[in-house]
Amino acid sequence: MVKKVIKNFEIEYLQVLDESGKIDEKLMPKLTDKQIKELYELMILARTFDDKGFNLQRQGRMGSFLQFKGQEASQVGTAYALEDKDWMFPMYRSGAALIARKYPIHMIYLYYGGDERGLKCPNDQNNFPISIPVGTQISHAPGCAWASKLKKEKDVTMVYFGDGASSKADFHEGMNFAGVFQLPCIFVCENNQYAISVPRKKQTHAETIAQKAIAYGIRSIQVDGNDVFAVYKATKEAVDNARAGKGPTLIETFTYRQADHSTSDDAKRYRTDKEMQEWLKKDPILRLEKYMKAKKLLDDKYKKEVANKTKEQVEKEVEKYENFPAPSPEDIVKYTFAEMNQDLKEQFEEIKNG
Ligand SMILES: Cc1ncc(C[n+]2csc(CCOP(=O)(O)OP(=O)(O)O)c2C)c(N)n1
Repeated sequence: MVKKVIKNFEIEYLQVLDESGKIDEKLMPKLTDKQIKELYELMILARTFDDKGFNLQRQGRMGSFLQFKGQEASQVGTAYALEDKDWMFPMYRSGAALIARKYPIHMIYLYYGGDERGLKCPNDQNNFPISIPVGTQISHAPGCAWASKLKKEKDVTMVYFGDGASSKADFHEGMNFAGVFQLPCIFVCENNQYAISVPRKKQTHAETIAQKAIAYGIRSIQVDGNDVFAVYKATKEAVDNARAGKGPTLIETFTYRQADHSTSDDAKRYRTDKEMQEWLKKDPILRLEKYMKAKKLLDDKYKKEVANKTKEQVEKEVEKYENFPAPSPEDIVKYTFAEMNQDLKEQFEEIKNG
């Protein structure tokens, strides 16, 4: 039998900043000191938001909450590479990405507090609503990217999802569509190792998520998802390519969810303490602080200032969330259709007149 090799493949892996805070100078992306500080402050803001959200839920001040702790570099680094006018499709764990996109923090809390109005994106922002169904956003995003392409607009679309979502049909449909039409779409798979209690190994027999892109003729890369410089560099390249008409990219950010899946989960039942301790050493904020300290971009005074400033900011947002005007009972029927039908009109009148 003669073997004919159609294609061999390799998966690129990128790490710039290691656990000890050292960078590979040759790989370092172009970032000013001001931008590095901005990335740091966004990551601290995201973590403060995350810790507070968990506390609010435990105090009975919020229905449920999904933490992204440990994934700050993965989300801030990707979102930071976008321009304001670009489009973003978040999932339920994308709080840090939304914060980096300047989405009002109290609105995110509002949504987790059970009020759908938290999903009403400000008109001057191009963020789609958070997707609670796993993976559905992966096939919506290429549609948005296609619209940009048809309208000859230079916007890029970015969609977030987890390793578990890559097993869904939506992923394969979305990737295939983006590949065929060479769309300006960036797929960000945050491989945080678990889909609730299911580890990545039981999710897919492939060693990486990134390699799945090869089947669709799409560029891909696996990056150290706890390294904000690597995440940013890979994403900036993908964004530049997409904007230049060179098609989509799949970015797998290799990271770890430090918290439970949600406030209804207990990860101790399926993860070992040893594993957790190993990943805590790889924490994305810790290593950035080590780097910044060595570069004299961070000292105790600045660190404290940032911590106090973000704490104050988050407390103000909590106040806004808890004092958000209650919904009107009429809202129940007001938004079902663009125009109310006769039944709804009657119900509307009934509610209005008490
Ligand atoms: C369509 C659908 N099926 C099942 C669920 C229940 N569910 C919520 S999160 C989750 C796991 C998803 O894991 P992954 O995609 O890896 O993202 P992660 O939560 O780890 O960030 C499941 C099965 C859901 N929300 N939507």
